[in-house]
Amino acid sequence: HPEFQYLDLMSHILEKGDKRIDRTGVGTLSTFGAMLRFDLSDGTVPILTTKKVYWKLAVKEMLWFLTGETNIRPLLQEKVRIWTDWPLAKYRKETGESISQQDFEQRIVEDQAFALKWGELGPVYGKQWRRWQDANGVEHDQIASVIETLKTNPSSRRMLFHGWNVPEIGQMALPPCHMVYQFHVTSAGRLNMLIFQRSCDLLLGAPFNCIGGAALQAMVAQQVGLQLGDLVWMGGDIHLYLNHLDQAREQMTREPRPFPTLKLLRKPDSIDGYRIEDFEVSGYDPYPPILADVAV
Ligand code: UFP
Repeated sequence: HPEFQYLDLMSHILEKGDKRIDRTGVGTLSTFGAMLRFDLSDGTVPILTTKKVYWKLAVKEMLWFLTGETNIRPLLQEKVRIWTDWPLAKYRKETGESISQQDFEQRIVEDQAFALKWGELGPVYGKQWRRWQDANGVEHDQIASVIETLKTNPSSRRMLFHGWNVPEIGQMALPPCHMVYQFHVTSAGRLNMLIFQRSCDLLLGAPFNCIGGAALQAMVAQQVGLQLGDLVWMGGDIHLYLNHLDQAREQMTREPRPFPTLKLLRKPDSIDGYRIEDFEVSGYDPYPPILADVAV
């Protein structure tokens, strides 16, 4: 079962991980360099079964990236709360107010001016993917370029988009973790995609990043008229936070069940036309959720 790739990586880190202090101060067990490969050609999607993963959140996040948005407001309007921690920490630090996450999120949704001031993440993923600005102020839509090349020159080895915009890193709430996406078309007309992730919270981040990636790959394949091939995930610093170790051990006791399947119910006119309702996941029968705190 392909999920064992993930569980084996987890077990490797638990056994051999290098214990280090990290930026968040929580501390991690870490390993450097690993690959996961998922064959999507049979319609399956790598949504982990050894714990319940809220896959719609990951797909909604991917749709949000594709809009080019960098404010958490549209995410919160869709009830996606995974990016709140960073603006919330900033708000608390700068105002000294001990506002609850829920109150903060409610204000972002209800008060547009407040959202503009406090909900911005800086030039994160969406900005770079859709509106990478060059030295002359010209904006580059990397997603549109990849799709165009896939249609016109699929044997190209230059089909990728990148989030690591060096001069803008300092203004981002979080520099991109999943930073490069490369595409590849086989002679049989299958679309492969590789994600390079420089830094990976294996318990909380990776499951999401694989789903978001698979959703992106499915949308792009549909848009350019190709069948799905492999999703390859590559990680740099892959870590378990020290307050996630019990959860990881619990997850490793669970035997994976078959991956669910993903179907796109509609073909929109462009990559910008997808909605969450277009994604149908069938046969997802996971173990119960495993709760853990995000290190901010
Ligand atoms: N992280 C992920 N996936 C993501 C994301 C963040 O695993 O999509 F946005 C984790 C990795 C790391 C932390 O634990 O968030 C980012 O911290 P740093 O920038 O110090 O690597």
